[in-house]
Amino acid sequence: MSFPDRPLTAMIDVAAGPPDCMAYERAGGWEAVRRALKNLTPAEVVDTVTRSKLRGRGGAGFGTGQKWSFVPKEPASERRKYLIANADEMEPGTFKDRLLLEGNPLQLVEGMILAAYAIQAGHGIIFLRGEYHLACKRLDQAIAEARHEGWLGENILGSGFSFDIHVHSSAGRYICGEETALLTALEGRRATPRSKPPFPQTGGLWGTPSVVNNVETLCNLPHIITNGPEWFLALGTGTDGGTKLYGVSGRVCRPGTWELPIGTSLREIIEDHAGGMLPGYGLRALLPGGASTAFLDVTALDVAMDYGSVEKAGSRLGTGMAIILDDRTCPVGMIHNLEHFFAQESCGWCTPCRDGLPWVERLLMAIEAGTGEEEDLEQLDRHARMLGTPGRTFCAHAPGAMAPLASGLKLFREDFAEHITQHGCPLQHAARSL
Ligand code: L3W
Repeated sequence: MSFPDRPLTAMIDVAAGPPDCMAYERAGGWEAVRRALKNLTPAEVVDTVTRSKLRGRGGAGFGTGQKWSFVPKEPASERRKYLIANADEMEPGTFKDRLLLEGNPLQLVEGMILAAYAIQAGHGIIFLRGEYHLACKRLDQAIAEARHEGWLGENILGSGFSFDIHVHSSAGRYICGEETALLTALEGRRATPRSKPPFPQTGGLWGTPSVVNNVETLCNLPHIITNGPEWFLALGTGTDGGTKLYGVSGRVCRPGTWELPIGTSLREIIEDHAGGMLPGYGLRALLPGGASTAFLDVTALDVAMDYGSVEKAGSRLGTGMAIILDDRTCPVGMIHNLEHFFAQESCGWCTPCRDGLPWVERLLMAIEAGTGEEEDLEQLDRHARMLGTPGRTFCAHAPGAMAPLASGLKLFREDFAEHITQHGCPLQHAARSL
């Protein structure tokens, strides 16, 4: 394609709205589907994506080609299989998939056709966050147009491969972003995660092989197939390939989201793209990849935002959407706010998460209100350890919730202690005495 530097967003013009089928084709769209369906076998598509080292952009970073390789190999005509786009974007501070869904829904459609062809799935579902009304409208339009133009439906391009897409608007729980809870919700049941294995790739929707991929992951596929895995790898600055949608929210001059080479430093993202901190505010710490990642302090600003480097610095790349803690915001209040969200969004299936998260929230509420005691900090430490250890709860919800708490208890220990000794928030006391 003709826009190698920011392939995912080059066609996005927020003011003009998304391209229609013809404009999409003029800019290089559908070339990848043509190439794959005419010249490549499904195994060759899997191999190309594996060689590109594309990793899941939803938060976990699992290898996309590897994930697909677990799917049984029968052709779509012989076995029912599903390809599901996880568009249930609800991670606090994360609004990257929305840009792709509203800005260029045909790119997602093309990516889904490629993924479905690779795993030989005849049925596609976009599991969409319920509040994404504009995205829903634009996806419906794009799918109808693609169907009308013969890109979806029976025997696409005379290849013998048939595939169609349905949009499912979520009823609105954060846990539906967890792939097995998402599948359970699609089956019409209460959205509780399932134990893995079986992984969805072998036992997914109604027990059939299913792949759940994030929207951004899928949108990379047309560009990888058109330009090749080496081109994709060369876009990244380190060991990971491609670009990444990064974002910043908080008290910066220009909160937003930008497509940049994967491995761009936090400093460049915050200072150059987000325009630095607002006048009068200093940067104290940040959550690099959404609410369920651990805090990093200002010494981490030169960390490259790729999977390995952020992990080495003590956190996770997550969604790549950073949340800033400025020096005029109380870290205890911020953590309380996050834990309120996580407690509210626990599905209630397993006891440690269902009872542990509200307890954490109550302890934080007391500390913030000035009625906390020293032992509460030990209780919080214990919870952060217990709930933060994967395997002690049914899914990753509680460990994710504990990431900002555990790191915050270390980084902001003095703030917590002062809330207890001063019976409330020192920042609020200072503001009141002005
Ligand atoms: C086959 C194996 N498949 C793993 C597959 C698995 C899944 C993918 C990732 O949590 C995190 C969570 C949130 N055989 C496999 C295998 N797979 N081992 O790989 O799986 P996993 O278990 O590593 O992660 P997960 O349960 O999917 C995702 C965090 O992401 N997060 C949340 C983001 C939220 C959004 C949003 O709102 N849209 O993106 C951000 O960091 O906390 O820890 O497909 O099947 N042996």
